[in-house]
Amino acid sequence: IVCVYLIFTGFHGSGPGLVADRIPDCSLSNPCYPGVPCSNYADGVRCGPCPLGLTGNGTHCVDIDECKLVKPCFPGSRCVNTEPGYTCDPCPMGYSGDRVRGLGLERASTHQQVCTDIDECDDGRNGGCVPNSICINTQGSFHCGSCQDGYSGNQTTGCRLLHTCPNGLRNPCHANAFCVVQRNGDISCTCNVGWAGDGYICGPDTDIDSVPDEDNCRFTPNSGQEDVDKNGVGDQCDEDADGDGVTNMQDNCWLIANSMQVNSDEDSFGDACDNCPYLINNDQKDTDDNGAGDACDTDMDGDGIPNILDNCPQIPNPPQTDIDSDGVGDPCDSCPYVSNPSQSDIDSDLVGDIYGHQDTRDNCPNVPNSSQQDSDRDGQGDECDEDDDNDGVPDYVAPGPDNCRLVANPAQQDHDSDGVGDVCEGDFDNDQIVDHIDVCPENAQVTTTDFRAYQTVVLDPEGDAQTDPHWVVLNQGMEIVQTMNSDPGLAVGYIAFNGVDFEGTFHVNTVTDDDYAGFIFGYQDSSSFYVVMWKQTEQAYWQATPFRAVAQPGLQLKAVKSSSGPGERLRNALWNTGDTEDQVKLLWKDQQNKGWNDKTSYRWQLIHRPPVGYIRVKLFEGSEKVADSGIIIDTTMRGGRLGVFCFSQENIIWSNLRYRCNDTIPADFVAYREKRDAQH
Ligand SMILES: *[C@@H]1O[C@H](CO)[C@@H](O)[C@H](O)[C@H]1NC(C)=O
Ligand SMILES: *[C@@H]1O[C@H](CO)[C@@H](O)[C@H](O)[C@H]1NC(C)=O
Ligand SMILES: CC(=O)N[C@H]1CO[C@H](CO)[C@@H](O)[C@@H]1O
Repeated sequence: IVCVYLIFTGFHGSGPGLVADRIPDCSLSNPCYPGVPCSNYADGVRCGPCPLGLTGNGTHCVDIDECKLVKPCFPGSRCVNTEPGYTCDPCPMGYSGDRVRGLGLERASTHQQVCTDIDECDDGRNGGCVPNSICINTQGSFHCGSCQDGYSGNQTTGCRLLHTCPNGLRNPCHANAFCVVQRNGDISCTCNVGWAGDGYICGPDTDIDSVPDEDNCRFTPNSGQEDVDKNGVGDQCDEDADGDGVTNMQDNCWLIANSMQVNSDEDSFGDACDNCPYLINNDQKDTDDNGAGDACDTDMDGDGIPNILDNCPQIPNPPQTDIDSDGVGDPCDSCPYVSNPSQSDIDSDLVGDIYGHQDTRDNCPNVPNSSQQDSDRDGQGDECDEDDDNDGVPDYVAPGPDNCRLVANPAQQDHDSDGVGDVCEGDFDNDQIVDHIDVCPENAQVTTTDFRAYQTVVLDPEGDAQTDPHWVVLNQGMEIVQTMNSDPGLAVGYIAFNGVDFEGTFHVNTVTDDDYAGFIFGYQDSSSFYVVMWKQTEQAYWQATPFRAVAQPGLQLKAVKSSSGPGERLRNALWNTGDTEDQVKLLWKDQQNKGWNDKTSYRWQLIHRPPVGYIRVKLFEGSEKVADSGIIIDTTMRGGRLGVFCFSQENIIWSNLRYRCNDTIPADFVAYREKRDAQH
């Protein structure tokens, strides 16, 4: 540098000795660090700031160690300080993300290296674990667990289908079926998804409606096989279901032959099928099922008391009792002990608003017990009652345990000495439905899957956009059809569950439209429930107020806990695929982001165990599993009612619906919990 300096001064200078007297000049003597701008001023030169990644006064700059000061790299990924700058090593094994490099502290602190866990199990080959075994994903890694239920072996020997049932007995089931061990140890068989039959013989079931392929609508679910014109083609897939020459779309009585289409009152129903032929009543409601619609029936519930005098016009109650004298009879009073003539129930939880908080009627205030089961009706729920059947023998402790917990048998007779009392042998809850066909063997109030009694909940009551849903329930309550292009709405059954397995077949029976359909569980009220919803294609909601909502295809599981309740906010939050504060939390979305296909049957299987917050949803197309939420833990709702959900989609069929009470904690949760506890 000295040498260069001399050359320069020699060139410009007019003689030795003058250099020191000169005012410094960048072009003559640049004192700045390489790359730093140099500026001339009257009193000398000034240097600009040090280059990015270096620190100092401009004439002297030294490297900043970003690695030490800011730690820009993902934990476990090495940070290499360079002069200048830094580089992060690639994300550690088991994580994906970019290799990051940069200069300076600001960049290092605002552009941290992001590495996301790779779900090794979700690679389409079970993470390399042997087929039919459990693959468990963890942060940065995964491991292979035991064989799935119904398979035996280990990761070395492989997992083979058991020829014995889980309880060790010989497996008598069809190759396409699995065994279910009953509470008394007996075995029953159930066909796999996509197959139908009694479990000992199973045939292919293309539309998954529980009727094998000799089905009168092979490709459209119709679990009840309804066929009014008996032409061998089921109503659900027969263009002229009643065979009167008028196609269903045009027919004002599509299930009763009326080729003349006479319609005196000019409502939507021809005289042949109109329960009030001379009075417009498009809801066709007929409470007492006497053939005369409520609109033209002077005693709609058929209890002998005319509507105008009846304090419960829609529930038969000849005694007309009304404890709180509010003019509303006890059987139909949402608050029978407190006067509330208006009967308002804004949150659709079947408890009158005047009761305020639910707990006033909760029969176990300190135990989560959505089902509110109270077998002996003593006002104390089974969940917290030490003697569920009030027979003096405690349920679990001495002098019990009670050999029939739900049926009073003070003498505890047990002739075959098998530990199960005679009065409940084979029918634990004594509801006259034997345990192995009883969907809730430990609850006398619930015996079969039945949605014939349901409550319609409209989630956007003010919505001007669309009409309310129109539900039709078929096959003894095991099938629901929704026919209108509607606002969001629910059909909710009345039974509340604790642990439940809920499955059904979902089918959109039209090629028009591409919107949402699904099912709900854990329903507490119209602001609190879980929904599994599925859309065909991506779409922004057409009403951008109160906020813009964008729906993505791909199965979604949401926890709805709405501070506003039904209305525009909840409507848009439901539409949106994501979290909306105070409304909806997206618990899971299928990463494949694939929408449903028209006229295709899908089977969902839900497992919900409220005490531990376990939720798992699986989806099948035919016999193939196409989506699986894995283990989701959420305790926003501790159980509740079940139902189906639609939003702007018409012609949805929910077929072959089945629910079962089940409080057994699944095996994969046990493995998951061990792993989780080990990590903490
Ligand atoms: C797997 O099962 C075989 C046969 O039962 C047994 O010999 C082997 O030890 C097992 N391996 C492991 C890792 O448990
Ligand atoms: C109840 O749930 C457990 C765990 O998910 C399952 O293994 C079992 O088969 C279910 N029981 C019935 C009767 O479906
Ligand atoms: C403690 C608890 O979770 N109790 C619940 C019992 O069940 C009723 C009815 O669903 C709930 O309202 C209570 O919160």
